[in-house]
Amino acid sequence: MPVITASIDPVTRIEGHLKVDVKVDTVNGVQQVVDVHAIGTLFRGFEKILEHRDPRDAPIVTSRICGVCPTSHAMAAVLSLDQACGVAAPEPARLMRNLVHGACYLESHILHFYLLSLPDYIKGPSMAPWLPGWDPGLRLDRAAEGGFLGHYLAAIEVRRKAHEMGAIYGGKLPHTPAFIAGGITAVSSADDKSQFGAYLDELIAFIEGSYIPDVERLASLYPEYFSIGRGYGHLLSFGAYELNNAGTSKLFAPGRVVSGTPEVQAMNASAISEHIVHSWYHPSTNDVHPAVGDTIPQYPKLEAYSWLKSPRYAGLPYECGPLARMAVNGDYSHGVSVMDRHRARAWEARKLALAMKDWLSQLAVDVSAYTPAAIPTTGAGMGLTEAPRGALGHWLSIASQKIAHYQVITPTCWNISPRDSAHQMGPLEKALMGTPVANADQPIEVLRVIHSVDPCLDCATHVMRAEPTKNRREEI
Ligand code: NFE
Repeated sequence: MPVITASIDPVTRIEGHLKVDVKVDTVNGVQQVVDVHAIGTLFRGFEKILEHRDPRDAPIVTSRICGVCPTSHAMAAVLSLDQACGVAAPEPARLMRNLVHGACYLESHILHFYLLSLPDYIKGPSMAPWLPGWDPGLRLDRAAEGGFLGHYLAAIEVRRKAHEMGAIYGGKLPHTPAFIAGGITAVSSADDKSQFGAYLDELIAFIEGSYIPDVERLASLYPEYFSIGRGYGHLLSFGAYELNNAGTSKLFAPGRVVSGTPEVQAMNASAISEHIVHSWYHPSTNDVHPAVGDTIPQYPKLEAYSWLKSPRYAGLPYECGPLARMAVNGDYSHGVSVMDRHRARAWEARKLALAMKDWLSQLAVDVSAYTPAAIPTTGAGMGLTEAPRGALGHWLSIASQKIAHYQVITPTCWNISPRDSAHQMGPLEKALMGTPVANADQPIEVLRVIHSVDPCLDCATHVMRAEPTKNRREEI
């Protein structure tokens, strides 16, 4: 049988613009994916927008990278600013930052399962957004399907409540304006705490009563997806949610799982570099650390096929996200697959929500949550955190009290990256290899693998200005 080429363009039910080209052939009697290219088709990003601005703009501007993980970008930006300014946020700020960031995670995980992934498995009503759609090959009876659909609708309401909860200390969501160098603008009242706690209890009830049982039910209906979509099996976490003011203890610890080795290994950010041999960027920026990397587009370019760069850790492609965090922390050891990703994400939601209850109870009321922070004439900072989709890093340097250089590496760059200088596939590309495809006209199995890593291309692509200018502020 001839090789079939299928192009999923655009991949829907994700953030941003992604195209996935697959080749399908019959190997050992099974029709399956034999080649993959994951293509970030949108050219945007924020690094160049930030140059020459006041460093205090960084959390505000970078949170506009995305509407799904804006708080994570604000968090990475203020962590890099704290470091550059040489300040430590006081305890109430640490707790409120964690609570707002946690609200963002809970909203994002619930969104991902119900609104972005579930339609790959259940047939909704004959109306938008369910149509047009591929046939999921129904395995549920009507009652079970009705249960999922009821929770799909409930999830829309629950997401709104997660945003309202985060806005109590974030001021508004998405795109909180409250995260500042040295702390957070909020001062918690006793009323704020009780309101936040009421929302959190509702979310915990939904996670424990609907989200986790629904994931387990889906997993029992589609058990073969525990052996589909594995990929390399290398897992990376930068760590997030400081448990002390020194930042030495985190709810999600940093670390790495290297496939085939039992011990969790240390994560050292100096081992990170970005490759651009297969990306539309200038060769001078290949295989460099983000603290000195740059965003110089070059299009067209031989061998390039994506606007995403390829971050690598010591030259290896790593998957990041909830499964990586849970594995690094010893909270999940079942495996690496489509269903393991869904399950780890749901379990992580519960772990985080319960930790948020603790942080809320520790939060002092009516006290300032800010340490005065002065922008240095020159300086540098690195903000490493975890966004809902995985490891997020911001690298900042300051000259003449302005941003001289800024680089962002997002989780989706790790997960959806194209091939690197050594022509190693990105983690999603690798995970798609060997995926069985029943009907190459409607490769829904491919879509299930893609959605399991929860791509966000808005976060992952980069932008330029046509003409470099000395002072961006004077331009606008
Ligand atoms: Ni646009 Fe994001 C998350 C970040 S993914 S959603 O989570 O950072 O690259």
